Amino acid sequence: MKILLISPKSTIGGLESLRSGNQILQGLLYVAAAARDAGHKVTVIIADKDNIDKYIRRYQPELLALSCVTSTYPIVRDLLIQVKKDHPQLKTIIGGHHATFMYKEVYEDTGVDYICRGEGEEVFPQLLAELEKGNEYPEIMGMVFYKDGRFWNDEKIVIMQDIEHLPKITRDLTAPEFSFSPKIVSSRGCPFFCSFCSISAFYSGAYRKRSVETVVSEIKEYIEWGYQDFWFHDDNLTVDAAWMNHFCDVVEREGLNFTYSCMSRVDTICRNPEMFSRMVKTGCRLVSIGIESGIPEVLERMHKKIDVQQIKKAIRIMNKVGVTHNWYMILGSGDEYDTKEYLEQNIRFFCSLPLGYILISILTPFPGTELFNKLKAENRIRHYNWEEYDILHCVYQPLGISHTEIEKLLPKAYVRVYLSKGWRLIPLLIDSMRNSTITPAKLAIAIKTLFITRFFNKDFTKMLKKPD
Ligand code: B12
Ligand code: SF4
Repeated sequence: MKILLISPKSTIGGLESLRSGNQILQGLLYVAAAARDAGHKVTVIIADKDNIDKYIRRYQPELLALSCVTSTYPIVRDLLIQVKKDHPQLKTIIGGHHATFMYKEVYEDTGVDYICRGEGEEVFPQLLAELEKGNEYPEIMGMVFYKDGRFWNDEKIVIMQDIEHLPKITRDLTAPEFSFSPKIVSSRGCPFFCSFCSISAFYSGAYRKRSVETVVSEIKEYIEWGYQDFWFHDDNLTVDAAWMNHFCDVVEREGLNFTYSCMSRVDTICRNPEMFSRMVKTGCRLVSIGIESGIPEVLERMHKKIDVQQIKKAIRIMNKVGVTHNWYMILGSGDEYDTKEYLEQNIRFFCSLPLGYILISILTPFPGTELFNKLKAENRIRHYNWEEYDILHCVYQPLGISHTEIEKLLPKAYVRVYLSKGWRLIPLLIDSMRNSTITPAKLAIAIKTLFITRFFNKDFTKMLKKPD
């Protein structure tokens, strides 16, 4: 079959809009590669309703396949509605976290033919095979469709048992005008259950790893193609210290020369400081870590399973091993700790720490999460304008402060935590310019945005949207 796969062209993406250009969602590339391996003709593009016709004319697909996160769902929704009207013969399918959890609403909004609930690499080719045989309503768990007044195949989210042999993502999957940079996935899922994160709900706590040998051979192949810098998309690359140490062994033994960034956790860093030194020696240049809050009760409620002492220790280790580190902070807790005093206490905590980069977001109840279910049950979700689920808006009703006050606090918190660094801002900026984490142009945008929103009371979120 001829399949056109679409990653939404978004102006939304929070601080990501400081990066240039759009990115094709990695999950979509995996399902594209799986379909290609099953013998289908696939092309991946970035599009929205305004330019989709151009691509439909160019590629003449029989099936449109889409992916999105919650904040970009409105883009694919509008695209689907238009395609259903203008090209009623075209079959359509959508997947990703948002579609998985909100499949009923997605169908009602768009009339999409199929919704993939879960991982698509196995079930998508199965659906394609059935469609080629003329069977439009196959029994494939996770490949949801609506027929005779009810949904079929929707009982559970499908997760693969084994991710050792994921399909290979190659340059030729994407249309020539879009940029390509390989990302590495060594594991999927996460054994933790943070209340605000949709990973645990999506993967039901399942955590699967690929062998070091397979991951290294994939990296070697990408190096041969001319790539040197890789981003591990694992939710937490370092969960399994034995795996990570073995990875470092193999990279050292084979003398491989590349750089990589990854995500980790405070507790893992505290338990394995030497492992992080080894990771730096094998090319790790950026580690991102969620702290979220310095208020013990909030960490507890979030099931973050870390404490303030560990946070301080992990920061010391990161500063010592000499890697660039990026920490996440959340404004808001969703419960009685949403007061001016506690929010102030959290900002002061972050100001007091010798952190590297800090990314601050407003607590957002993503569908499927414990937080979403709790706030929904308490009738405290303010609205379902999904484009505002971008971690820059407060979409829930806080208990002890107004949602607008939390939103106004975001740029102020940024200014305060960065200015609190004092002279340490200078080496941080030099480091970020050197490793291209931030370019002079992006820095100028960031300073201008923070300055204008802070002193001229402009809307921070609008300032961050990408120009068309
Ligand atoms: C890396 C990453 C990014 C990168 C994306 C880079 C890229 N090229 O993909 C960057 C930094 C750009 C990013 C930005 C954002 N991200 Co992000 N990101 C991730 C992360 C850590 C990994 C994504 C990934 O590659 N996953 C691996 C792939 C294989 O999994 P997948 O996407 O779910 O795809 C599988 C299935 O869902 C399904 N599937 C998906 N699409 C389709 C389509 C079809 C047709 C089919 C059949 C199946 C299918 O099959 C796929 C293969 O198994 C995830 C967490 C996670 N583990 O998913 C968060 C995550 C996706 N991000 C999230 C968020 C909130 C954001 C931002 C909104 C944050 C912000 N404001 O800055 C932006 C949105 C940007 C945008 N415009 O889309 C949330 C989304 C929650 C939600 N419900 O919306 C997640 C889940 C993190 C979390 N813990 O909550 N992100
Ligand atoms: S926030 Fe990180 S540690 Fe917590 S469940 Fe999500 S991926 Fe796992």
